[in-house]
Amino acid sequence: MEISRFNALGSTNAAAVLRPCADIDRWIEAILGARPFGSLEELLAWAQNAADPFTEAEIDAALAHHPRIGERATGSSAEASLSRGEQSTLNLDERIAAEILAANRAYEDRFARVFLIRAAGRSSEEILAELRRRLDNDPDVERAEAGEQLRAIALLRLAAVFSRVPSS
Ligand code: 2AL
Repeated sequence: MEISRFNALGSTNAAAVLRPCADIDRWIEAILGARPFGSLEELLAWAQNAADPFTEAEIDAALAHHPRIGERATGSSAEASLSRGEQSTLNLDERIAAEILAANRAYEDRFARVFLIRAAGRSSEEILAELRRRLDNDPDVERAEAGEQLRAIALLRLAAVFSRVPSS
């Protein structure tokens, strides 16, 4: 989509473009309220600032749309298809799938939410190592890490909507 087209959309349609990136009303409204954007860079910078930080409640709400690592999202929603794409390159052979499953369970027991990580660009071994490392985090540190990952996923998705990969 062109940025000029996004600028011109009515707020309902513009929100529908943003929601699959992160289903967080405050973030969506902050971006909509800042239109028109002169460039995609400006939009991404605004989106990054509005996501820094996400609150705990926002993280929990948005996580409801993210399947576990190793679980294929079902359905034809934009979120599901984005998630399938992000996890599509993971090598999930039997051994690593079982290790990720066990570590996901340990994470959920400890933090009472789904482990979230930007999957795009990472190998399954790297994700497993991150999962094990983050299991030892204090809850406050882990909340901040989960928020950072949610922001990274949202920005990657946003850049993909406008067919661009963010520079960082
Ligand atoms: C996901 C997902 O679906 N896409 C991604 O980058 N991370 N899920 C997760 N639990 O981290």
